[in-house]
Amino acid sequence: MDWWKDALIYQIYPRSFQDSNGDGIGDIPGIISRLDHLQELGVDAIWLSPVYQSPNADNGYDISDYREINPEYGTMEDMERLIAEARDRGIRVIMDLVINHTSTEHYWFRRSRDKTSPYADYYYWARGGADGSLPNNWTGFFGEDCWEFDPERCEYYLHLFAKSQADLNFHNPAVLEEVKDILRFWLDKGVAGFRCDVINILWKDSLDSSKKKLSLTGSEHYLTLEGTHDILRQLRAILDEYGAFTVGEAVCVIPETARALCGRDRHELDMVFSFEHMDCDQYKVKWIKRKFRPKVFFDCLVRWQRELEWNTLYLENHDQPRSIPRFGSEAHWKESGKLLAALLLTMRGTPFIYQGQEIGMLNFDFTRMRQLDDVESKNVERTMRRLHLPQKLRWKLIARTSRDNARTPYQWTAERGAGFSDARPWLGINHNHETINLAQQREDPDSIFHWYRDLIALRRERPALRRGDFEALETGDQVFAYRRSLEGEALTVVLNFSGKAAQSGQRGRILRSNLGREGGFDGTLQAWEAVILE
Ligand code: ISL
Ligand code: CA
Repeated sequence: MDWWKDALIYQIYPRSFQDSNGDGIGDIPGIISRLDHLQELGVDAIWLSPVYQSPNADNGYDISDYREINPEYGTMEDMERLIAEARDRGIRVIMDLVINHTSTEHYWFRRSRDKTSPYADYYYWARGGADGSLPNNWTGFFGEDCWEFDPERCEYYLHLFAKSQADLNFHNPAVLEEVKDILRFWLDKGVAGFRCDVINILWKDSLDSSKKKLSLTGSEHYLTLEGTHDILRQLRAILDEYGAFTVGEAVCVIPETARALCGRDRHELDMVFSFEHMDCDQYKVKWIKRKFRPKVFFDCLVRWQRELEWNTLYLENHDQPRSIPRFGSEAHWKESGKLLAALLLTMRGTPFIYQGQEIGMLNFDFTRMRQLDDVESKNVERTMRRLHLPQKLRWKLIARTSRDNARTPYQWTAERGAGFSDARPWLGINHNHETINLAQQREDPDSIFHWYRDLIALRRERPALRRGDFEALETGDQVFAYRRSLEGEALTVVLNFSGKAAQSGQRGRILRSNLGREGGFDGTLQAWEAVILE
């Protein structure tokens, strides 16, 4: 029961995982060819970022057909084979469900341009002001206006993301029926569940203008409203027929709103991805970074551990820069990479590993805007230019925060092409693949990869690490210590988030140390040391 509580889930960004046919783009046969790697790591389920048909304005988060596979990634047969081959290895497949918006190339949208078509109300259409103003003053997630004029319909449509991602109108019951059919289509194919994209913004209560904010003006009209809860309960009924699982990406949630989305008694989602811990190193908007203060981060994690019955645990995904330069230290690459693994794999909740995290992949060494692909980075750069930010500063902000940092191809080997592809890859390969790659780490028992494997196995052996209670013991400026306990079994985790030695009040026998230490623990920690005590 609740298999996902004992699971380790691995996120695949298909475009960057493995190319199988030499076009420089990752694909489904490529994923199939790497299932053995995932099995060796100890993965129970994979979440695939979108593989549906899409013009790729936002790399698949702009879907033009929910029942077709993007030909760049393969065919429906390939997808069915992936589900079957994964199942043979005990690995479940979770699809990304993007239903807040579709691509403007979806036929629903194309037909919606005609006010007399059955699709006329599938999206949010509105007239602008007589003075040429937009229908309201909301601002979107990609740092721009969120209305686009359609010359055919002579109205504007709402897009909270890129302008080719039009928001679906759930006030029209037909839209929800479409979504239900899509769920059944994929569940019938044997997928185990869905990661639901920006799931807490589906319902817009009105299109009224609102008070101007630094970001997301208008968001009180769609963040986690009752209409969304109602939609989720209706979807749950279908998911339950299949025993399927859902994790929802929930933007701007606090523990209280998160509980309303995934509390047991709510019958909505099983878990949510929240963002507060990812916001710890930023000032109001993610582009403006501030110094990472470990204590703020620890306190945030502890609060969520306390307030939610069950959390998702993640430090990376396809929208975030890599975790080592952010929360660890590139100068202590291996130690801090292992320390972050220890954090991820010993808290209470379901851990998600993002591809490449298990070998300590780092941010890309971009030097020019031209090397980037991400629609968000490009839009935000344009907005910064409009605000007259100097080029140097724009570049500094973008290079550090761009989502492309985590989207570079997987580093399988030290060879040219990194074992990802023989062709020119769709996005640059990090030059450090000569030293950071799976082939090398598989040979090295002391590598980040083997440490991940070992901790994943430990988590499987120790019920306290999976289901045990969480108790915070120390949240200092450097040291984070907590205890996981279940029916008489207790393990203590002590982490030094700094390049300097530190002291902790914890004692015990060392079960695991990222520096290979054994024996008794007297409270002294080396730089970036992580220990698990018994
Ligand atoms: O990039 C972000 C995280 O800092 C957010 O602004 C992000 O856009 C938001 O979390 C929503 O993300 C999801 O929906 C987007 C898509 O671009 C992202 O890749 C996806 O994870 C629109 O579908
Ligand atoms: Ca390919």
